[in-house]
Amino acid sequence: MSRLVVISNRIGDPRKVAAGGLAVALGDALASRGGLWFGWSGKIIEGGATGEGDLHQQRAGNVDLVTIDLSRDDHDAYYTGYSNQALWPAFHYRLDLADFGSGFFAGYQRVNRLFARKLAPLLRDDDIIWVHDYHLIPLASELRALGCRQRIGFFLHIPLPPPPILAAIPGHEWLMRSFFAYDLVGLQTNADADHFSRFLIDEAHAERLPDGRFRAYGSTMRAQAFPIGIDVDEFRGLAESPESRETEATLKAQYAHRRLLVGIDRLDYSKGLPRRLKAFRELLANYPENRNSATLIQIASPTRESVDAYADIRRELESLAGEINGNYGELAWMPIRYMHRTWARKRLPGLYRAACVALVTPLRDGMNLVAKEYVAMQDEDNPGVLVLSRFAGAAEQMREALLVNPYDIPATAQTIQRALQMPLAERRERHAALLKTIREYDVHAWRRDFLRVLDETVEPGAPPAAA
Ligand code: GDG
Repeated sequence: MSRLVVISNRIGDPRKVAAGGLAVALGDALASRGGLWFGWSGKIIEGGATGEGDLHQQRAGNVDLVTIDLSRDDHDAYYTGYSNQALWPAFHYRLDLADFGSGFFAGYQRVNRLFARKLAPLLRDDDIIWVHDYHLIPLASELRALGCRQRIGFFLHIPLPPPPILAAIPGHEWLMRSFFAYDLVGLQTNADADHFSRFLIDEAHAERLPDGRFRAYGSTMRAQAFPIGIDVDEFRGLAESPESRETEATLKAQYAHRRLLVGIDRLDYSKGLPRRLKAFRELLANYPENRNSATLIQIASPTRESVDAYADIRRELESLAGEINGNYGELAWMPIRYMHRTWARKRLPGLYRAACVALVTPLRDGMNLVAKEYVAMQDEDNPGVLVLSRFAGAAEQMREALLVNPYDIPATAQTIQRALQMPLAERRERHAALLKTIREYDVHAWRRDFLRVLDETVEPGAPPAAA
């Protein structure tokens, strides 16, 4: 079997219980067939030369982990700048927050070229290469320019917006053209795949071939949805850890006579946290039986704190939590327990199990693995209820959740009330259907399907996609 080479901005150690959705999914993919994982080391070299960086190599089981340092200028332009201040907001439909600052774009190109230059000598002819996420869209075209002919696939973890939003990104023609250096482009949902194909046909004048591939710029490329999932049994296994059991027992004892709701997110403006707190405030105002009872534990783990928009959302959230607790709190009860820190992953299952409702209400999300983790962790005989934004990619699959429009705060409050009051039979029925879906579309199916289609896409002996 060909070796798998994964490239992502940050890499994880497959031997460790990782913190984030992406790291969990990729560690699993690599550990199962062996290979190489390449990415940024996380180290920034102050005053370092741009377009340069030292490599670090180590072996973890059957996986080579190779990382590269970045100079301060490269990091700020490529990562903080173009990736997180331009592409992240634009792809999450937030052009108002996008900053296409001077130098960002050049830094993004420079670091992608650097990654390609350092990676190319480590590649074998029959490797299968899998590039991840918006930081690295032009990586394949840089590798092709260096003569790499391997099969290369790309997976976008974040949403792909409709053509008019994409067309507002300066340099979008170049960005879209660079997708054609891949053999396969994977997206989270059918809606994303539809946006992508409309863009390719209308803006790049691509031709749709009878077998579903697109042809443009002298290359062909396949694009389709591969919804990412979780490893249901691995996550359920974590519930047996002493940390998880202790968390569950403590919370169940503390909230024996109250109702616990949970939200777990990175503190990102795409996750809709202020609107979620406002909906919770509306719940307390409109349905007073929830006062002195309903409690929302909201974990908002720190992320990208050097970007202004993230500092703003943090201030807004802290002020709202303070206001709601000030107005509704009692000596023995605080409606919101807000924590701005990263919890140990081993404790999360206990928290999911203790909560009778999960609030997963992003304004836009590629998929959202928290929705799937919550369902995985419920007691099948007495499951909790998932309140899910219709704008999370997960909503395309998880139709039996209570779907909400997070912009409609009164309707969201009403749906939370419905979740809190849902009879056991309905909870069981919805949960059974959701569990079946997340088992069917788990992380193993995601990886298998993507790599199978990448294998099938390139006929043996066919010329590779051109840059
Ligand atoms: C991107 C896309 C897509 C959260 N807080 C803590 C913690 N987490 C874990 C959760 C979950 C993961 O992080 C978050 O995954 P999401 O899918 O919700 O969101 P993003 O980080 O934005 O991921 C997203 C994903 O990529 C995969 O393709 O679904 O749409 O935006 O696993 O449990 N983990 C720990 N402590 C925390 O405080 N340990």
